[in-house]
Amino acid sequence: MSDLKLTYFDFHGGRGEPVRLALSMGAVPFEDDRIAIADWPERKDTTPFGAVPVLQAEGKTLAQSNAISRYVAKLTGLYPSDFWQAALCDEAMDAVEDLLQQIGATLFLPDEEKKERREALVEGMFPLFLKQLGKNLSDNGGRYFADDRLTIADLKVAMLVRQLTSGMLDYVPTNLVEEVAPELMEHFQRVMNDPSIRGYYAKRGVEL
Ligand SMILES: N[C@@H](CCC(=O)N[C@@H](CS)C(=O)NCC(=O)O)C(=O)O
Repeated sequence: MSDLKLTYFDFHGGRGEPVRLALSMGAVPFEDDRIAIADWPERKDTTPFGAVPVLQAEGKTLAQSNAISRYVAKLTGLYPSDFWQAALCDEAMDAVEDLLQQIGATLFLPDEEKKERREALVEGMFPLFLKQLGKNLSDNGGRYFADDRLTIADLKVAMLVRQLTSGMLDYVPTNLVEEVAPELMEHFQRVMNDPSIRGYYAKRGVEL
C-alpha cells in the first residue's frame, strides 16, 4: 500500500486531476480515493477546509490544490528547480485558481442568476485571463508554461481548458478559448497528446 492517498471527486477533471496525472506520469503509486457526489455531505467535515482535493502523505494531511500539486510535482520531477521558472509555474496555476473560484461560485446558482454571472465572466474576466495566459505561454517559447518542458502548470491549465471547452458549463461558449487565445488550444492538444497522458486515459477508457 502506497503512503500517498489523494481524495477527490470521482470524475476526470477539476482541481484533483493534475495531481492524479502527475503521480501517474511519475509512476508514483497512490491510493486514488474518489468520492461519489452522494457521499460528499458526510465526508465534507472530515477535510481541513471543507473541500477537496486533500492529500495524505507521510502520515499527515495536506489541503489546497496548488500546494498539493506543487508537492506532487516536486516528487515527480514536474516542477522546475530554477526559482524564476518555478514562479512562472505558480503564476499560471494561481491564475487558473482565480478562474476556478469564479466558476465554482456559479455552479449551484438558480438558472437566471447563473446565466447573468457566467455571461459577465465570458465578457470580462475569462477573455482577460485566457489572453494573458496565452501571452505568458508565447513569452515562454509557446510550447509550455515554464522550463521549456511539460510541468504541473501545463496540466492545470489543460484541465481548465478542457472544462471550458466541454460544453458542461452552460452559457460559456465552447469556442471561447479558440476565439480569444488559440495558442491555449494548441497547448491543450500538445498536453493531451503527451504519450503518458494518452496512456493514462486510454487505460481508463476515456476518449480524448
Ligand atoms: N482553494 C481550494 C478550493 C477547493 C474547492 O473549492 N474544491 C471543490 C472541488 S474542485 C469542492 O470541494 N467543492 C465542494 C464544496 O465546497 O463543498 C483548493 O484550491 O483546493
